[in-house]
Amino acid sequence: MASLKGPGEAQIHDGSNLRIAIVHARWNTEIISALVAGARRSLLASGVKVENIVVEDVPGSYELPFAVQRFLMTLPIESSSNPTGPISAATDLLSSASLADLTTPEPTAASQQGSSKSSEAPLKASFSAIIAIGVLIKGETMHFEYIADATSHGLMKVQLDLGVPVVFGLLTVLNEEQGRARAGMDGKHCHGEDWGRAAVELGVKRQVWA
Ligand code: DLZ
Repeated sequence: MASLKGPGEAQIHDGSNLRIAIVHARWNTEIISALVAGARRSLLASGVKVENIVVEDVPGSYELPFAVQRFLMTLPIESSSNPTGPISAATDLLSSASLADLTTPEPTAASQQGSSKSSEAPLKASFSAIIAIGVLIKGETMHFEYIADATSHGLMKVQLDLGVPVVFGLLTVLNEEQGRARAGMDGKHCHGEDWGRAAVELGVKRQVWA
């Protein structure tokens, strides 16, 4: 019998005018790699251009909220064309940025087609959506609970504060086997693919809701 669990039938959205960032932790690298690959696959399948997918890494999941926040706040548009550019290369514009600057929507289809507004594109044109990926595996101490709690709340805060969708790609699993299964490493479904689709759907709907 088919499972009731899951995101329902996949909606098709055109991601061809979106810019998406993936920020991932390095802890549990093998599982992370499979999840990032899944997210990239579904972004590309949804039409997101390869040059509009920016990937960055941080040591562990606990660093994700800060990295996502800085990524959204400080990365100049020029740097985003370098998919491997380090966060540290981003000019720190935070001190001079107003909230209005930070929440300026990414270029719309109209502006990309050369409307008069395109010449006024903001310096820090942000991302349509960002996917935060981490894998927390429960150990013997309370580390797991603290990191899971802090990271979840941090990611929610960033997306609401900045008005940019942050897709929750944080696996909180009880053992390595559960992580491998959810990353599709046993040949089953890779949750990273769902996250890529969620980023495209939210990126598109965000333009409509603006
Ligand atoms: C310290 C730690 C532990 C015990 N476990 C994980 C984990 O399973 N997954 C993960 O992404 N990160 C883990 N970390 C590292 C923390 O997230 C963080 O990088 C460090 O505490 C440094 O701030």
